[in-house]
Amino acid sequence: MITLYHAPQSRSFRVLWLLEEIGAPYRLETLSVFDGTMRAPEHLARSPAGRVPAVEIEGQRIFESGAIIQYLVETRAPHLAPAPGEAGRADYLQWLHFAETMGAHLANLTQHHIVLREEWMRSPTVMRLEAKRLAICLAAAVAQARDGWLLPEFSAADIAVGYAVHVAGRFVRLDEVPGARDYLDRLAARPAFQRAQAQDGAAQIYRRDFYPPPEG
Ligand SMILES: N[C@@H](CCC(=O)N[C@@H](CS)C(=O)NCC(=O)O)C(=O)O
Repeated sequence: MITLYHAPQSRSFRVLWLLEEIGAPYRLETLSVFDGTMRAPEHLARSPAGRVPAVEIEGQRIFESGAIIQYLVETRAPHLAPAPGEAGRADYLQWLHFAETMGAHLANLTQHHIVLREEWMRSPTVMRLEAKRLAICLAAAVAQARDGWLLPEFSAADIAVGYAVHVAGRFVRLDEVPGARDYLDRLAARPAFQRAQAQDGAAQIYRRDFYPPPEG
């Protein structure tokens, strides 16, 4: 049995979505990013920095969304990635890990717009810069996926990057990035994405559709 430690709207959505694509049975344990449950000793034993996602797969514990995706694909879903030595493997690894380049900008923007509650704690310069840097990453990913997916076929890299594209729409106007809305629509049309959304849980982090950069 697979147990996924998850928080709504977080990077653990990647693993939730992958598990739905695979059709593997799993158990969802939902934690909160705000109530301290991720700092409880039992969660720190699974994820030493107190983060999600974390998984337990038949006794094997793993944290880091990219590592979990790679492990699940290797052990349960080889059809979702080119194998080592196959054409497209380098491109697959590159885009799989590029998801966390986008994730770093999303994390900074989430900190500034949502976690830092007082105006004086926030840096408008960082907020504007991070939104611009995220938009550049978004444009790069979407340009690569213009014919459908990041690789010639849908792969787990689309799940990793696709989650970032999905959340990027909170900080970057998708209509200003050619192809972004179409790629997101293709991702969201997948039945597994829709099943994962239905499991994601009540909004915890993002309560607005869009968080504009401060003027200036
Ligand atoms: N690179 C890690 C990042 C994990 C991460 O920071 N997750 C966030 C949610 S998106 C989290 O658990 N935040 C809680 C905290 O920072 O206390 C991954 O991809 O798994």
